[in-house]
Amino acid sequence: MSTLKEAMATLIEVFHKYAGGDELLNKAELKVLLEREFGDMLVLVGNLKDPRVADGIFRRMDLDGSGSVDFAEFVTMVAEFTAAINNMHCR
Ligand SMILES: [Ca+2]
Repeated sequence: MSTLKEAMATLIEVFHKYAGGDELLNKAELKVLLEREFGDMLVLVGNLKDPRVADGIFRRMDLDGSGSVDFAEFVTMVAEFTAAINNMHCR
């Protein structure tokens, strides 16, 4: 499998690992995902122990305001983070 396809498969795998059977991330599931997957990048996600920070990230990711984060909303967030990291590396 090409490197990019592997990255895409990983995104799908990670989402389903945290989303559970309903294939949606609720607020608690998203917090666990952020802590485990981005815990060493708190400069990007802020201090998740502050509920206002966690709520803010959830609201920002829940683009359609449905009360949950679907796969498309998840990959949008990952793309934003990836672009931010790329920008930091390019400076
Ligand atoms: Ca949503």
